[in-house]
Parts: sequence; C-alpha cells; structure tokens
Amino acid sequence: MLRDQICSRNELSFLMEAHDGLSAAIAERASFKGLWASGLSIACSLGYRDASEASWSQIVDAVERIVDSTRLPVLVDGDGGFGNFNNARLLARKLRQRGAAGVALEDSCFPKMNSFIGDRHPLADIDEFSGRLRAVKDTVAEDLVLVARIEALIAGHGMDEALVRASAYAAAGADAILIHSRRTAADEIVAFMRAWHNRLPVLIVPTKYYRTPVSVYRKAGISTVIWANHSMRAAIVAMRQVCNRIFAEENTAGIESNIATLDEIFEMFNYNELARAELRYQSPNPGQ
Ligand code: SPV
Ligand code: MG
Repeated sequence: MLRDQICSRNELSFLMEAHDGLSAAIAERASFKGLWASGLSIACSLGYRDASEASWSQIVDAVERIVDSTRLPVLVDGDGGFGNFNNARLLARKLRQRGAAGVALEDSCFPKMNSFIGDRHPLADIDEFSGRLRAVKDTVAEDLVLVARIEALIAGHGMDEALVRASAYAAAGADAILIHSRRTAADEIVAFMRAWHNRLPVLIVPTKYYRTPVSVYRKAGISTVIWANHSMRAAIVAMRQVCNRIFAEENTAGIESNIATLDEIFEMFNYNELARAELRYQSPNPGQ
C-alpha cells in the first residue's frame, strides 16, 4: 500500500515515474513497488508543456491507463489541483474513481509552470492552499494519500518559509510533505529534515541533486525518493536514436538488436491470455 510505503518510519521507499501504461508496466517489471504519475512526463508524452496545458481530465485519463496496466499503487502529481479548492477536490474525487492511491498537490498558482523553469514562481497564499488541502481531505479522507508539496525553496523563498508552510499543511490534514529543491547538492533537503523533525513523512525529488547517494536520505530520515522523469527522458534518447538511424540508413537491420522484440511486447501484455480466452469464449462447444 502507498500509505505504508510513504509512512514507514524505518524503510526508505522509491517511486518510479510512469506516464502511460507501457512505462508503468516496465517499472513494475523492474521491481519498483510504487509509481509516480509525473505531470511533466504525462504532459511530454501528450506533446504538451508542463504548464497546465494538459487538462485535469487528460491527466485523469492518463492515470487510468497507468493504473490499468499495473498492480502498483500510483501517487499522482496533481500540480496545484487545477484551480481553487473546488477544482482540487474534484480532481481528487476523479483520481480516486480511477484507482489512484494518492495525490500530491503543490502550493503553486494556476496555471502552473514546471519548477525548474525560471527561479521565482509565485507561491499560493498559505491559507488558500491549506483550504485546497482541507477540501481534498474532506472529500477523499483516507482513500487517497494526500501529499502537500512545498515550492518555497524552489521559488527562492528560503527555509523559514518552507517550514512555516510545512506546519500549515500538516495542520490542514496532509499525510506527508514533499520538499522540492533545485540545488545540485542535497544540503537544503538535509537542512529541512533537521528542522522538521519528521513531524510528517517527507518525500523528495532528487532530479537536480542526483549525485547524492541514497544513504544520505536514509540518514536524514526521508521516507520516499521519487525518480520523477527518468523513463520519459530515457524514451526520448532511445526514440531519437532509432529515428535518426532509420532515416539515415533507410533500413532497420542495424538497429534490430537495440530495440524490443515483438515477442517481448506480446509477453509483457500477455497475448497468450487472449489466445486462451478466444478458445474459451469463441469456440462453439466449450468444455467438450
Ligand atoms: C513532475 O514529475 O512532474 C514533477 C517533478 O512535478 S518536477 O518536474 O521536478 O517538478
Ligand atoms: Mg509536476
């Protein structure tokens, strides 16, 4: 269960990014125990920017594909909730219907902009954002894990602001805090952990401070590491290489050994089951 993974005090857990059914299935086969439905990656896979260009219903549809293709719990990147408290609670209700296990809401304003673009995003008012969290909690209660994401460090507002926000969001009913940082070392994150005293479990997204060994996170008492966009970024490189080579070579013989076989696809999505079902449901006299 996602709640157990995130709230476990003694074990560091990991969520792998997924943006569609295929990336979810691959992450499950790599033995991950939970998924992060990344707003950036879903937007990218749809050909949109991570700037609220994909609608909330497109995100919900993408989450449904992810949920359908794996048994893993899915924490959904809900951005800021796509508006005010009312939009946020509607999003949460629809995510619950589609089988998500949790939602992360960030204290940004609509329309949002990816955290790593620019360096001083407007932050939501603390009370207004707390209202969004309370509305979601009142709507989905314990059915979804509610993660409150703090953009204060990312947006250059400093540690005191981040801590004030963490306390307010805990009081508003968040189950966990996601503290985001744009630094290339984990110093800010470790400093936050020292001051926060683990009053709620903390999730991190080490996209920029990727050189930090996970032992640092264990020692700091972090609950969950999110590998937020790496399947999507890997797919970009792989697809680009293949497209460039096929275009240049006007032949696919050279790249065959670098790409998945058709059998792999048939195995991954269990085509055998379909053949068995055909026998069972389409034969004239089943059982004879
Ligand atoms: C995402 O994966 O969409 C995230 C993480 O929100 S980040 O892009 O680092 O903001
Ligand atoms: Mg996002």
